[in-house]
Amino acid sequence: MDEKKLIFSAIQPTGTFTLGNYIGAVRNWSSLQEKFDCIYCIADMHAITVRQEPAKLRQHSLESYALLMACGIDPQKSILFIQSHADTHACLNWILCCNTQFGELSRMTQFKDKSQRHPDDINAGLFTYPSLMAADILAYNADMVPVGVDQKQHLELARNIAQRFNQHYGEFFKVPKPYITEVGAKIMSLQDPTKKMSKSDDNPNACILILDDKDTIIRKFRRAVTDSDTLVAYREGKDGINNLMSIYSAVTGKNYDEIENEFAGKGYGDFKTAVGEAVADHLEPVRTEFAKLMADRAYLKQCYSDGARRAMKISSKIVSKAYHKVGFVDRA
Ligand code: ATP
Ligand code: LTN
Repeated sequence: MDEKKLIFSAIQPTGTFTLGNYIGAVRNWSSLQEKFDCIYCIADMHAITVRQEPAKLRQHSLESYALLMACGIDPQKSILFIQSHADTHACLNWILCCNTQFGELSRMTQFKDKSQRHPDDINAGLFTYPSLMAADILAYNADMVPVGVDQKQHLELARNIAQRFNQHYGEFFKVPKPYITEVGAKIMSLQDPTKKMSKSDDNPNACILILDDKDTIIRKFRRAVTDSDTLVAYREGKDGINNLMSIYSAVTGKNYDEIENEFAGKGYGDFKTAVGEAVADHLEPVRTEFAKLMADRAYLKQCYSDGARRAMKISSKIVSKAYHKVGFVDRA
């Protein structure tokens, strides 16, 4: 029988997950558990590439862990852990940094965006962020990496790093493939539909947080920026409506033609309320489960400790071999 393919992905604990994180990444992670072996992590080491308040980061990491469970990731079925609990990632990162070129890192659009947003803190970690991301993936020899389309460039770099290592030191790392679903690969901001919806947006109306209550969700959708037309249809130039249609499609399973028919002759107001209601109802069970999990810290701790132990068991073997490959003396 064929061995199951291995999936790896991660999310930064930089705040409460948005609807973009959920539709573009997290909800797919949960369905992948049925067919694949899955390893998921809370990328707290990536989060500190942008200044974080320590107490808040700790809280967000625990909340993010519980949120992934509330979104359907089963810590028994999959390996679910916190990145900083597996030292192997930082160790492999160093080797991979030494196999990544300055020019490659300089071309990363996320680096350019984030350094523009934080001109007072363009630190080396922000620059080498993709090497650590490559280390996350290669430390497990993952086959596939489910992410939103904004991470495609980082993943291509991870593939180049793996290939370069293999050329230099002999075939060793699996070259990981991106796994990007078409629907919802990029959910846009509700206030500026040409920009991606992002946790770290300063405008609270720009993003739906998956823990927002029903009234807040509906209010944010009703304020969403659209256009001066009245037609609910997926067309070039109608960025705001296209975004709302892709969100509605993602949570209801309806295709664009069905949505156009449903709202033919109705105004944007009705459509926005319907999107808000559908999203709120879809997220309701996540909110309930999250509250339950956060009330049982001992259970959470048991889950993330076990996750770290299992992650270390796999990655320490692979990282030890990488140490040997580059010529480090084996430990006694
Ligand atoms: P930050 O604002 O702190 O950079 P973020 O909201 O961009 O955070 P990440 O932790 O960087 O979120 O991403 C987690 C996962 O969610 C990634 O797989 C990413 O591709 C996906 N993702 C993030 N934003 C969106 C979006 N707007 N649409 C679809 N997928 C998204
Ligand atoms: N950079 C990713 C988060 C991330 C990741 C990873 C994703 C860190 N390490 C490894 C896939 C695989 C992001 O979503 N911003």
